[in-house]
Amino acid sequence: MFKRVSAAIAAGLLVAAGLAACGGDSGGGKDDGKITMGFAQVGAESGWRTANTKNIQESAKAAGIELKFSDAQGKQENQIKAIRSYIAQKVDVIAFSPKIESGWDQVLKEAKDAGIPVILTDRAVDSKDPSFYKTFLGSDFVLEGKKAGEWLVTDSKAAKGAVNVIQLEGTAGSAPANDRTSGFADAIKADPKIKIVASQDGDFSRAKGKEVMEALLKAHPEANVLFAQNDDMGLGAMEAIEAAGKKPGVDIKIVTIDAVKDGMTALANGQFNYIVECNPLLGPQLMDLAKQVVDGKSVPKRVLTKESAFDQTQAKAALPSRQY
Ligand code: GYE
Repeated sequence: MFKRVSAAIAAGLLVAAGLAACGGDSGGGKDDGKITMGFAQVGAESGWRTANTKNIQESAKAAGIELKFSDAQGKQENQIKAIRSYIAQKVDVIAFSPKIESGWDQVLKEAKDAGIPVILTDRAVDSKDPSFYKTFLGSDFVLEGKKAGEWLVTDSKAAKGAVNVIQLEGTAGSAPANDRTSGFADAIKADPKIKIVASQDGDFSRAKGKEVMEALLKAHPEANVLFAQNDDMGLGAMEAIEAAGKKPGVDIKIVTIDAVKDGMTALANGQFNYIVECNPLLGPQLMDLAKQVVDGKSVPKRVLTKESAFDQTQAKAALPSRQY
């Protein structure tokens, strides 16, 4: 465990030594204690999440950070329990991907009172007190929803009839579901013939995506577009579309978010029509931020990840070198 006080003294000594005699021996004056990070993952609901978990574990190792990792299996109360146990274990820094936006103030206050810095990873919280966390590292979900909507607006230019969209939302109350819904709604306002005929929670999972799509297809035979807020729900829905005797990518156009390998394969095969990328490889940036925060350095309150988007031709080109 990294001792904050001795680290501060060591850092002071390092500065003093540096001033007295520039260029000491390698690593001289560095604290030799390890940084310990407690990470409370939300679950393993999607290909995105699996890639994210693996990347965080590998990046901690590469950065020489000792990682205590827990998987909350999709339950907020398990995440809160994990965070409390990290506080009790006096880790140096806590990072977590909050399942939903609300309900974190109490446990975040406990971490703050214990003097343990917190980094939000991937998803945001709705806390009014910004001192509860040092930074939020993750994607711009509103922009992702907007990109999906803008693609549909462009794609629908030639359409003669109504464009009837089924939307499969991510986990209710989560930052990506809230933000992608609003970004998409905003973008499709540009074309009045695009209408959302049904919008329902598919919990970011393949099984739920399939189940919900089966019901929605029956209720809305007029649907000709699916906006699934992640690849996994889109992949599940694809099975439901085929079972209903329709052709995914043709009878029902599919736009999703994430760009994990399975999604990209469906896109390259013509079953999906467009994917907006959401990068799960947050590990290296997270470890970097953790080191700075533990060192008492100030970091930007918001750190965005770089992302792009793919059509079918671009998916074919990108697939061979895709890491996740
Ligand atoms: O899009 C989805 C995952 O929070 C960005 O969560 C993440 C989302 C991602 O389950 O696949």
